[in-house]
Amino acid sequence: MTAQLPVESISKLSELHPKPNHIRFQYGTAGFRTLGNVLDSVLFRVGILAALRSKRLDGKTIGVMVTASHNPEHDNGVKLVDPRGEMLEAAWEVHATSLANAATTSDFVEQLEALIRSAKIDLSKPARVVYARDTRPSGPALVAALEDGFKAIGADARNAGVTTTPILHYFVRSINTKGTKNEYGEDSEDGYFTKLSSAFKKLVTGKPQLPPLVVDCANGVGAEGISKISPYLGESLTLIPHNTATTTPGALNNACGADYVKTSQKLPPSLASVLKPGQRACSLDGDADRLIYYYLDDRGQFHMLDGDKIAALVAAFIVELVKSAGLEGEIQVGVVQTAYANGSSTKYLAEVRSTHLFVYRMRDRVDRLSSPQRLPVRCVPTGVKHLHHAAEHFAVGVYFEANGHGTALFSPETQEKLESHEPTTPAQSTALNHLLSLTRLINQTVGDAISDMLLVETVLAHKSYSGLEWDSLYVDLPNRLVKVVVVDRHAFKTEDAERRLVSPKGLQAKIDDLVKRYDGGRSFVRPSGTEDVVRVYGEAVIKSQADELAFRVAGLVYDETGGDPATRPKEFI
Ligand code: G16
Repeated sequence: MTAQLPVESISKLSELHPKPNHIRFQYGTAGFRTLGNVLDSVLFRVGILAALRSKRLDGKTIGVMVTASHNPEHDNGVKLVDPRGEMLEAAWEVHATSLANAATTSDFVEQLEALIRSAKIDLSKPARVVYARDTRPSGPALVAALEDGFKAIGADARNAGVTTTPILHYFVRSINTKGTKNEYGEDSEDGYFTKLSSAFKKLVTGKPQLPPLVVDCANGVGAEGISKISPYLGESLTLIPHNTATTTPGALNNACGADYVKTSQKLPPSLASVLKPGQRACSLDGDADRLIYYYLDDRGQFHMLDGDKIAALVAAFIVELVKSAGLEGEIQVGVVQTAYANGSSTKYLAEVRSTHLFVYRMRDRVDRLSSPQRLPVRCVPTGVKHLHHAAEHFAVGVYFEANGHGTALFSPETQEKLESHEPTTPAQSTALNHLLSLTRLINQTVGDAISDMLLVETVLAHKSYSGLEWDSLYVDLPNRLVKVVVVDRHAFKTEDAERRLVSPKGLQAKIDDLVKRYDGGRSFVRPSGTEDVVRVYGEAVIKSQADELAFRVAGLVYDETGGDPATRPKEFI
């Protein structure tokens, strides 16, 4: 007898999780994300969808993460993780959105049955799920709704507790590769911390010890990650955690964390009396998947080292190791960015050989870091899923969003090549071992602030770079990010990797006219997939001009679409 959908148990439990009227949910850039107190029905339904996804993939374990990452504390969200630890396949995002919006229990069941038919899901297959949440106060209730979903369909669900988003991604791949030749790691936090810290220690052996690193944990789950990894790192790296108040109401991501630093281009006020000139510091975001570095110069001035600077540092380091290992020409390193990438970073990466043009202090050192191999650089729409897939096309694909979200991927062929390559000199052997250690240090499932932090520290240790020297790789073009609250952000549609608007009609031409008036001007507008806003980016040669351009474009957006005058961007020009 073919297995049937347990309609009765689904219907009964679904009645406990009714969809609120007048809310339209959308699976966006990183899953569903909105106010935590309206998400109950979504979590229940996602529980069932995760189980169906697992059945569709022959019982592979699917991940579910309950988080709203960089968003304010009152928001929450949920996203699904596919078996190799990557983001959910795009076609299923559409299923997720329609299931979340089914008005009643019977509509929901009808849609489930339609999905089972159209996706040819064999219900007799097992359903395996692993799930976790961050530290948000709304988390426990939402997890309870999710668990009702698992119960309703009879999924075998493992609770990974409170942990970072990247650790959940790591668990998913580790569970699914257990006992295979591609075994990714042990599916426990201990396995994760051991894997990362052992690789890090190998990479920095013999290098001068770096001074302690100040870590802003955004008052989120990263605080737990940082405190847990510290004993594993021992003397190899001293971390000084700040903003670790995970239970203080309202503290999460508030005037701290990677998004605050990147958007406001400022030091978190809580670090003002902590950070000494020249000292390195970094900020994680609320679920520890983003990382931004910074330092104060001798005059106490703040300098940010964002995702673009991380990409430049890491990509050049990998290119150099590939060359030193005798694998130049055999392993192509590529970089993937989004429209938010600073114009200078794209130029730096695309012309790696001429980096000295952008360097004013460390000319010799940077020239040595350069390679004759030109780095291919691609631009894709915002969202890790887009960057990740594009990076998979390279032998080593380095991807970072300017907001600090990113990683590096070593293709299976590259991994094999590294494992089988026979070095002919001791120097080649050392470089090869470093590359192999990097494949273990880097969380290749998704951007991971803790893993990325150790990666950055590795390169800094190898190069004996301070923040200042790293910063000198290229000079950022001044830029400004502005959020505009509009009546309907879905009216904004883009093309050309989000660099141009196709709707509302006529708006792009007005933006083009404005941009022309600014030296080195660049601007684009796109709807956010995680917040109910439209984002505006402006870049120009002079800071005041970048600010003016961004706010003028924000003004165009606002005037075009109308909205509540109270939400008019403050610094309107
Ligand atoms: C998520 C995505 C990122 C994206 C960010 C902002 O990050 O994973 O890829 O850059 O949202 O997206 P948007 O501009 O569409 O709001 P996180 O750290 O919030 O999960």
